[in-house]
Amino acid sequence: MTTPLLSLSRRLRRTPFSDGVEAAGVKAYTVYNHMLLPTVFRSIEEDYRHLKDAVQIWDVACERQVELRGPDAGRLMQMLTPRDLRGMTPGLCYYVPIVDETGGMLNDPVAVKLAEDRWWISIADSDLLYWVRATAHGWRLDVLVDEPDVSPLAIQGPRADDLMAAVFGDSVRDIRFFRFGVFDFQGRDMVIARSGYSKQGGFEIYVEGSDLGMPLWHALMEAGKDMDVHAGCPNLIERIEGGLLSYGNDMTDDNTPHECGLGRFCNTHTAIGCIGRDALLRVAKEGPVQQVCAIAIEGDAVPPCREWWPVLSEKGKRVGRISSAAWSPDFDTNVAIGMVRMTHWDAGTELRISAPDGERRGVVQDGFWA
Ligand code: THG
Repeated sequence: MTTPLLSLSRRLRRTPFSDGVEAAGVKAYTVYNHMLLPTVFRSIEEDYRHLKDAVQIWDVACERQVELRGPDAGRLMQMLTPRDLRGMTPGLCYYVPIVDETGGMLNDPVAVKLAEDRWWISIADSDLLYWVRATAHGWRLDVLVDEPDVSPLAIQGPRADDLMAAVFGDSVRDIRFFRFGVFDFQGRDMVIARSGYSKQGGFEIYVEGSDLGMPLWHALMEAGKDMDVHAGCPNLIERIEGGLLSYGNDMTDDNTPHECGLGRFCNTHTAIGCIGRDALLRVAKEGPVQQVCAIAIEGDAVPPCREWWPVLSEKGKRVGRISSAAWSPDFDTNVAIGMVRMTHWDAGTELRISAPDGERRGVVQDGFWA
């Protein structure tokens, strides 16, 4: 059987870093926010080892920004999320669930507060721009909503600080987790945050202006020559170990933030103005009846999880689903993310997993691996 290819066209957008990604030998892409997102360079397992040992440069331009600009920007931002934003000062980043009027998850972005009247919402894979625009329009808010030419480039791995210091100076080391500073590159300002879609530590550079993409890529590659720097990408194994959720895979608009284990990012009582607040107050009172769980799946390496795999009780009743799974070399088991009903979510519960290559045993863990 031959492997089908994805046909390329203008609807499947390249990024300002695509030339660098291709020169580095990208082997596979996915599509995210209608844009290319690399998924494999050498192999998922080699990329995983290298991410944990060295430093990688990630083209995550597909984490598009929804920019809010104007006097009502802060009010609009609070309408979108049940996380209380009153204590958020400019210079901070917050991981924020975004919910609809039923409390369903529309996205799980990082909000970047640039100024009282200017925000970026660094989105996961859903067309959030339309929801935000419609909200601004429907409420007659004094705010501009658009997608600027801003492309995040992530530097991730244990040597990220050294690599960044070599290009931006030692003061980047002082950026604290989920905060940002503004740094010069070739005479232009760049927002640099300590954040990123891995548990290995690192930074995200919000590159404003596509023309700066390849110059920055080359500068980082050059500076990292003796640090074993390599192009990389969000790694399936590492993100499952760390419990980093993937919107559209691990949750959809059918799930509340509480079901997703994101209750700690909700302040439903004090997030006045949040569109889904009433719905969430109702469901939060009872508590969720299913929740995202870490699940170890026995046996040898699982195939890719392209559809939800049914999760069954010992008696064969459907009690959940697996949404992401991969073989973990470090934990010597298959690691997985699932959504499991309350009756079966306690750590140690044994489950039957209907994987496409046959049934396997699964065990609910007491937390993610990393
Ligand atoms: N960075 C930026 N934009 C993004 C992502 C990112 N947009 C898409 C996607 N990733 C959004 N989803 C996530 C999921 C998890 C985290 C960030 C964005 C994350 N979580 C940490 C955790 O769970 O350990 C920390 C959260 C916290 O403590 O505030 O980092 O990665 N720009």
